[in-house]
Amino acid sequence: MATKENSAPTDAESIQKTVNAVLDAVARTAPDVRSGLPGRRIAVEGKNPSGEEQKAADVYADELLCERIGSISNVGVYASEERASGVDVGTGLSVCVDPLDGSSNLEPNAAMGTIVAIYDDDLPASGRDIVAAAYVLYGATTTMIVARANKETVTEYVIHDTGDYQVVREELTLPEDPSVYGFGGRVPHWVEEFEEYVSEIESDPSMKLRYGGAMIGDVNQVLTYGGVFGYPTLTNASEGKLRVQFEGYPVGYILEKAGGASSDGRQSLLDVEKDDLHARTPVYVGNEELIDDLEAALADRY
Ligand code: P6P
Repeated sequence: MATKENSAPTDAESIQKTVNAVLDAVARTAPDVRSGLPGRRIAVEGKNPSGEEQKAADVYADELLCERIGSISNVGVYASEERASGVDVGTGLSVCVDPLDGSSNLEPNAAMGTIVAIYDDDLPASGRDIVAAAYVLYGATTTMIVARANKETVTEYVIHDTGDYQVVREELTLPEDPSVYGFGGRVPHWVEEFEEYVSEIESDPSMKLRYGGAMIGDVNQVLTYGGVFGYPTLTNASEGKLRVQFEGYPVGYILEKAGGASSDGRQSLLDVEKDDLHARTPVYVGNEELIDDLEAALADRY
């Protein structure tokens, strides 16, 4: 694991000041991201470091966020799903961003998100080095979910077109009785044990399928109604699709703070260790009991 070479601030006060500044920048940039989308619905720039189609909207959001987060003191590195390596912007905390998660939803005008993870270590950092994680959801309204290391609760904000934002839900926790589930990947590529696990869920009349093709939209359904989201290990991609640093760690952190659980199939996502900035991992997040059932179902595979 990386050593602390970027002299990240160690005192709690300077960490919190930097976290506040980064979260404020993300919230105030969200309306600018949103307003730049209509003119970039179709254009494709090329491929991202994971080899996926990179849209003009991805690059636009990334450039905005890099400029605004990179100018914050005590931020040492800005890294993004759209860039092969981190950008050195000074000394201090490392910030990982998925600037426009689910940008393939832009053309059909469906939900998308921005995901942010702030680490007090060099990259690739451990999930246990997270000092704050957040996601913005571009839905019918624009909202932001925030979880902080120095706060036991999860907060939801609504972000206005002006960039001003206010708390709408404090102490957000997963409902006791889950009711939604959604899983990525093609069903023929699901491993047998996972298929059996999903069949069990489908046999429960209280569970409804919710899958929109953008992680943040689907995760926010789980956070609101209770349930489980996953992008599983596949027979043709054992590590699934989602990235540890940019999606697995921050979303796992938020769901665990909200009283839920996360897993890569056998352990908390926060304990997954990868040496590559763009490494992938199977991702499962949601109500603890559903995640326990998932790990039991896959136990023979590990
Ligand atoms: P699929 C979006 O491209 C993303 O990275 C996540 O937001 C989402 O959960 C997943 O991929 C959707 O993948 O294979 O269903 O299109």
